[in-house]
Amino acid sequence: MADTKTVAAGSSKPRATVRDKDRGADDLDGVPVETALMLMREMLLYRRFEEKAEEAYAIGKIGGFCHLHIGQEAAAAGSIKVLRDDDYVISAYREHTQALAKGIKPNAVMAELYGRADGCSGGRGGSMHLFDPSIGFMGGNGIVGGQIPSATGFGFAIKYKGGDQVSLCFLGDAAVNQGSFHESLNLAAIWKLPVIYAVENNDYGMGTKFSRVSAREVKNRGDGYGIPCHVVNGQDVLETYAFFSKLVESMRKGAGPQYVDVRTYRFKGHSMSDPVSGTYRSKEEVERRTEQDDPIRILKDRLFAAGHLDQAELEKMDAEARGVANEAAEFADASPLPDPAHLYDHAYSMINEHGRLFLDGREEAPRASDEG
Ligand SMILES: Cc1ncc(C[n+]2csc(CCOP(=O)(O)OP(=O)(O)O)c2C)c(N)n1
Ligand SMILES: [Mg+2]
Repeated sequence: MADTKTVAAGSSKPRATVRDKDRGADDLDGVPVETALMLMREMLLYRRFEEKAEEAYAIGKIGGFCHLHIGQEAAAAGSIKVLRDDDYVISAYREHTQALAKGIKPNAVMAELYGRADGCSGGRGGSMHLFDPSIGFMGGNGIVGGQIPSATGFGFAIKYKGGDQVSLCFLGDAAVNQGSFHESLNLAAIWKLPVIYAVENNDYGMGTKFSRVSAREVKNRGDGYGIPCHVVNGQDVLETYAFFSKLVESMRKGAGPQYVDVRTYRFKGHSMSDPVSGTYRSKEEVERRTEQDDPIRILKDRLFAAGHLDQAELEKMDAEARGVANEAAEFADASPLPDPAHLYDHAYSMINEHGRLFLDGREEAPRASDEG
């Protein structure tokens, strides 16, 4: 359905997807009904939250870079909702919904987008740097591929300490040609680290189609390191959830690193400042994929067909999601700006030929030569 704003509206008669032909009407890929309904609530929240962020950006409440995940929600819900609090998740800059899925409160995420003191990173990170290590959400990274070595490090820490957690690393398709990807997969393979490299394969890196700039496809890029490679339909949240449930269970028992090509599609422009379509992808393509691959519509069809949800219940869920998104925006708007007195908190000091410079203006800086 092209207009995401009307996703929960319309006829209660389900439309068949290609895969519906192959499955019974009540088949939820083995996902319990309660879980399937929870996934619907989650994805509605992500969609309404990001539509609210889009609106806030348009009127200047949010500044800087802002990359929406609209269209890719099932990739976040279907994988992160499988995890425990003590598992790790790390991502690139398209991470609003992943932060929500891991458990950062909508108010704290929205306040961060607004650059306010109550944001999850104290208002100093913004859209690309959402963090909450207390629940294993390790960011938010603006450098393409920058998160991949960190994810590998979390995997090393888990193994070193003898835990059974997993480290889930999201990366874009354009990141599989970064050096950091290859170095990380090599180490993860040698040390059999519990890391999932989940590529959100939306076919594009900014305005460049993946096939134009890559000698090999996305799907088997772990092969060179002997890492098992999987492909999952990231628009179908039940399929994704069922897949990640099994994968994570096997990893808790020591299956080692895994590589997943999560097939997905971005419905919006690369960032808020980019057009939705253009010379790199046609309007017709975006409209077709938005209609055909909307993860909320696909789940809605499956739940309606199985008799587990009807139009009135869906609209109630949607209204709740809108309510949470609106409240988050009001909360963010009322939150103060960060106090300039704390500008240098958490900033590193640095050493140069003048000695150690403290970025908070302390004067007792010893000279580098005094430090022995
Ligand atoms: C090392 C580095 N090179 C280039 C950029 C500029 N850049 C920002 S996003 C992006 C595209 C990444 O695409 P992909 O990894 O597929 O993620 P998607 O945006 O599709 O989610 C590029 C090249 C960057 N941020 N970091
Ligand atoms: Mg991409």
